[in-house]
Formats: sequence, structure tokens, C-alpha cells
Amino acid sequence: MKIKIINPNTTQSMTDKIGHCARTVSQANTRIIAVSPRMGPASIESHYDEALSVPGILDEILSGEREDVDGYIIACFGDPGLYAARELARGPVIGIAEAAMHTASFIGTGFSVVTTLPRTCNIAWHLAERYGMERFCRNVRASDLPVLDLEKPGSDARRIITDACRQALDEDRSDCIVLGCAGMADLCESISDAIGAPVIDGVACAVKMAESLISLRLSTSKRGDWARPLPKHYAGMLSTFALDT
Ligand code: 5HY
Repeated sequence: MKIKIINPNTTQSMTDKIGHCARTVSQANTRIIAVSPRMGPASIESHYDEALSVPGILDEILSGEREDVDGYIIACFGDPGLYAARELARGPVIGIAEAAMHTASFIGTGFSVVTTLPRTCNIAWHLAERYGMERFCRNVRASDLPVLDLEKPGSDARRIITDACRQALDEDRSDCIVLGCAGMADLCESISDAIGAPVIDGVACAVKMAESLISLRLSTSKRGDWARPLPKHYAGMLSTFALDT
């Protein structure tokens, strides 16, 4: 099976890291294709960044549909463009936040999200509400790290995030942690060992969920909201997004 992982930001080192982490958990017969869109923000840390990441995501979904991709992962904790992507894709499309939150609800009674900048906390809260996870989400904490600090060799990111995870367990009545950024995927195991509690990385969870759904031959339903969009004209820079059918 072929799974395309889309890092919506355009930082190639993060895309490479995400692809590596995905391949450490994927099945032998799964081909992981990790990409960044041709257009989009270098990192996603605001509603503005999220909005501007969506055209690039959808462009990758459209090209994936021409290349017989079996399933997709949107590897950004805001799950940007998830529902629009599901309208375009035949196969399943998994957002890492949705995957991580559901996984946390299977292995604990309450999770804390540890994310990057404070301004992205509400985005995670809104996702928990959208996914029916508010009764499991004890808190959303910011490490106050810009996303691209995770890409800086020798940065203090690992220690800062580990301390935030430890504080979450102590103060939030949480029994597990959800990492609130795809760029934290490589920190998951070491932080779990350091704090003595499950730490959940949405990239790995999304890979296993996509594999399961594809193995069950379950595609995105086209009977309701996620039916293919109606053909229409799109003006200006978006003209290439016109769908012929
Ligand atoms: C992410 N931003 O997973 C999110 C994390 C965040 O560029 N990749 C990004 O802070 O919202």
C-alpha cells in the first residue's frame, strides 16, 4: 500500500524527519511518501499560516489521486484542510491531532497536549471539541518554542518539552501526553522514558490508523459531506484547483 504523508510546512528537514519516523513504524509492505507542498509557510504557528497551508495540501492530494495513493496523512497538529482533503481523496485521510487524541483515549483517562507557541493552544482545544475529545483533554500547554527551533541542532527543545510534559503530569491530572507538533515525532520515545508515562506522537498513530483502514478496504464515504466538490470556476491564483468532474 502507498501512504502519502504531507508536512504542510515547507521545511524539508522536518519533512525528512516525519518520513523517517513514519517508516520506523510502518509495515514492510507500506510505501511511505513524505512530501512538503510546493507552496506554503515555512512553519505553521497561527490561523493565518494554517489557512495558507491548505492550497498546498490540496494540491498534494490531487496529485496523489493521479498516482493511486491509497491513503493520506496531514502531518501538522492543527489538522489543516482535513475535511477538504477528505472530499478529494478516495482513500482515508488522517490528521495527526485526531489520530493522537483518539489513541490517548484508548490508553489513558486524561491527556495533556504539549505544543509549541501559546498562540496555538486554542487551535488544539478547538480540535479536541471537534473530535469529541474534550472530556479526555485535561489541558493544552505551550512549551513556548517556535516550531523551527525543533529543527535547530543543539537547541534546548528536547529539555524544554520534557519539562513541560513532566509538569503536565504533575499539575493536570493527566496520565499521558500528546505531542502537539509533527516536528516532535522523534522525541516521543525518549520523553516517555524520561517522564515514566505514555507519550503519543500523532505521526506514528496516523500511519497505523491509515494502514488499518486501508487493510480493511475502508475508503472515505462519498455519500455525505465528504462527497467530491461540485465542478466550478475558481478565479485568479486558484484557477488550477478547478475540478473537471
Ligand atoms: C505542526 N506547526 O505540527 C504545527 C505545530 C503547531 O509547522 N507543524 C507546524 O505549533 O501548531
